[in-house]
Amino acid sequence: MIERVRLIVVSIAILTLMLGSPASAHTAVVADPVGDMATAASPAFDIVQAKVTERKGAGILYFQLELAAPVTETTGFGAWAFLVNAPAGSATFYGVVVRHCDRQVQAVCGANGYHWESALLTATGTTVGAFGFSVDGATVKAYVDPALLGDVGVLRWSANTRNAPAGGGSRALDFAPNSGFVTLER
Ligand SMILES: [Ca+2]
Repeated sequence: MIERVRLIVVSIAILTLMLGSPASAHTAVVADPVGDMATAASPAFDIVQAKVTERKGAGILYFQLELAAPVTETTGFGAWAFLVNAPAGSATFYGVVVRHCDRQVQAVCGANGYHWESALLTATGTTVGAFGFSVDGATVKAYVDPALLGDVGVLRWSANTRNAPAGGGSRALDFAPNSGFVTLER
């Protein structure tokens, strides 16, 4: 009985720590089927899960995609992107993009020759290298200062992938969610 009481006390203490932590996270996540791309392409473009998390203590929004296969640097053009509507329901949209590009195929790309870069797309243009990112196996992450997205209280997002630049009639390969947006309350 005493052991059980101890266990309960410890559990309450842990729960209190979790709830009271200044680094509490607000997360919005969506799962997506494997094999549902609009056209045949590398499974590295097939979204399995998309997630946006805010770590309040760190002051960073984490945009994360889990894919059906590892992303390799040997592929040609690739963009793993989030379309962000901030504030939610407004006319303001941003593109949070991690991409493998070459100026030969995408004019606003940061350099000649294939390389990885981040790009923030706004109504007024593209800023290359506006935020940090990582590409690790089948996981693509972007680390974005909320101020870059207007520092709003409620935003909406959807994720998509491409193996050809937007424009020129190419469509995204996969979306998560498949329609509409996911809402993140900060
Ligand atoms: Ca998918």
